Amino acid sequence: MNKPVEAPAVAISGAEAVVEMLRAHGVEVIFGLCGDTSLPLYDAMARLGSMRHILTRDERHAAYMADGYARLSGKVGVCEGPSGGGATYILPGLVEANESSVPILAINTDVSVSSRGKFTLTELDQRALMKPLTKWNAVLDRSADIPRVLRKAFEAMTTGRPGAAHIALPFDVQNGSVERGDVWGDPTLGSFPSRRVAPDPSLVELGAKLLRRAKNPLFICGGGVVLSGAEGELLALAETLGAPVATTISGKGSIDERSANAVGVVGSNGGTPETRAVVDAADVVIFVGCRAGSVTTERWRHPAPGTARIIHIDVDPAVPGTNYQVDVPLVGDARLCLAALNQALEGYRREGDLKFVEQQKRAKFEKFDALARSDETPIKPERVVSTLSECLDEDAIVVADPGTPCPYLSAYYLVRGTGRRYFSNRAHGALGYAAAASMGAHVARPQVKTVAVMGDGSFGMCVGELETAVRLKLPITFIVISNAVYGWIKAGQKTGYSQRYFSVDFGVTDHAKVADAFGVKSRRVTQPAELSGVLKKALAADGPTLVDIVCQPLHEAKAPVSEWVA
Ligand SMILES: Cc1ncc(C[n+]2csc(CCOP(=O)(O)OP(=O)(O)O)c2C)c(N)n1
Repeated sequence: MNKPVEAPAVAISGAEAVVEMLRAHGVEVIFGLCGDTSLPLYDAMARLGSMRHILTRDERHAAYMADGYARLSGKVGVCEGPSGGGATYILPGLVEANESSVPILAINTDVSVSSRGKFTLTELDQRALMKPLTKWNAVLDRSADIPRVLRKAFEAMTTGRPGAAHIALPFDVQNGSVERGDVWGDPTLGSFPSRRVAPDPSLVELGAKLLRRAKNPLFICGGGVVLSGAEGELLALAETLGAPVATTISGKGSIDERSANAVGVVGSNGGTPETRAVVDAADVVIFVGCRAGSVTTERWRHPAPGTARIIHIDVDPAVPGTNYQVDVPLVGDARLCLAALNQALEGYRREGDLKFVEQQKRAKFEKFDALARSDETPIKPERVVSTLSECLDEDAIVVADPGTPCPYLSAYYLVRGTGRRYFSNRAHGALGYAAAASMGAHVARPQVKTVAVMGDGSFGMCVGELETAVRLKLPITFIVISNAVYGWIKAGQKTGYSQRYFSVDFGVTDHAKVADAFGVKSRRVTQPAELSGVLKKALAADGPTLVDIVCQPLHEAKAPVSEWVA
């Protein structure tokens, strides 16, 4: 009788609420592949018309595309797929992004809540499957939870150490209703890093004190500098200290690699004896946004424990002190930590001596240049890297797969300018990442040239996505380093197992012909002299192109490969 009069709630479907929640967080594009359990979601996307959907040919590549998109856009990358195989196929991309601190959200639709536990086709425990591989994951049981769960996912992905999230979205949850008033989000959580945290001021003072006393300070930067957009603060501090700046592979783009302070990549995948010598000369090492993992530190030997004082900057409190005894742990956003150190060192300036760095770089590139000029066949990887460097503009994006591409490009392809211009999948190094990641990168930054460089092992794992590139007319150049072998592993059998080569060679494929069949303009190159002309033409084309380069296999190369695979 005395009941208050309530306005009738306006409801939308769960699937519509998902799309609107993504929009509320600034999502404009989703990469994915359809399935039975996804029909309501697809219908919502079709009816709302607010989301660009990029249809991929396999969920793994949808996740890699979301990863490349996130790295270049600074926004959360979103991918989707159906239940069962769609979930197990999306998983490799999700784990790579998570371990690389790249925020991607994967949504797998799922069998209805009401069908659980009845041997329903494609049912699997998505919660348990994704839990160890993501920063945060959830299975939706009720439509009403959609807004809250999506808000939580964005918060988890973009605060602190960025990471991947997964949501399982059952069929009946998509069809249930959600109150429109609950559908809201904070768009700042759609970009990363979204809630920057500053370091403890007393530890900043301690770090500044240590840096004032340092004789040979050295920065080793991981992916955290570019993720945080801390390049300006890094350069200011490096110049104040007159200090060299080395990077990991993911750290490329932290500093313009032409600058006097830049050392280049260090570690066992792209580092050389010359860059190692710079690490060994340091008396204070400042790790920035870098986990000091096995590759960067050559299994924790460079820097050798105890030889240098350590300042470790990372947004993840678990990182400083894990691999090295740390003198000053600075936990916080890289940009804020470096800015705080700059402030603490205001008025201080040290004349650093970068002559040693210059000598080491010259020695490294003298060896490289001699090989890069070689007219021998098969074409040397050095020739490919130097020709590509000459042909590309400064703002180009280069994505490298494992095998020959990653170490050679990491070592010798100089990133001109700062920010994300070069990347590889360094968390797991799974073959077949670059092609799809380059497509995502292109979607994020369509105004610049994007190039994916892969081995022929990788080609075999990503070839299906050439159709996507053709369908979307993506002007990406795919470069295949063709040598008919899993070369990196064969080189390992050479250096570590007395050349007992076993089950690493495969047959010769004409990748240009394969790509041509997909509709990609393609050329196969066997002669060094042809390379520049073919690459220039491919890079200038307005659709996808592929250059298949018959290359010297890694086990036939000498240094520095023998060190990388040792
Ligand atoms: C999915 C996956 N399986 C296996 C490996 C192990 N692995 C690392 S490098 C490599 C060989 C790469 O061969 P290819 O792509 O032909 O490049 P190459 O070394 O010959 O230049 C293999 C098999 C991997 N990284 N990823």
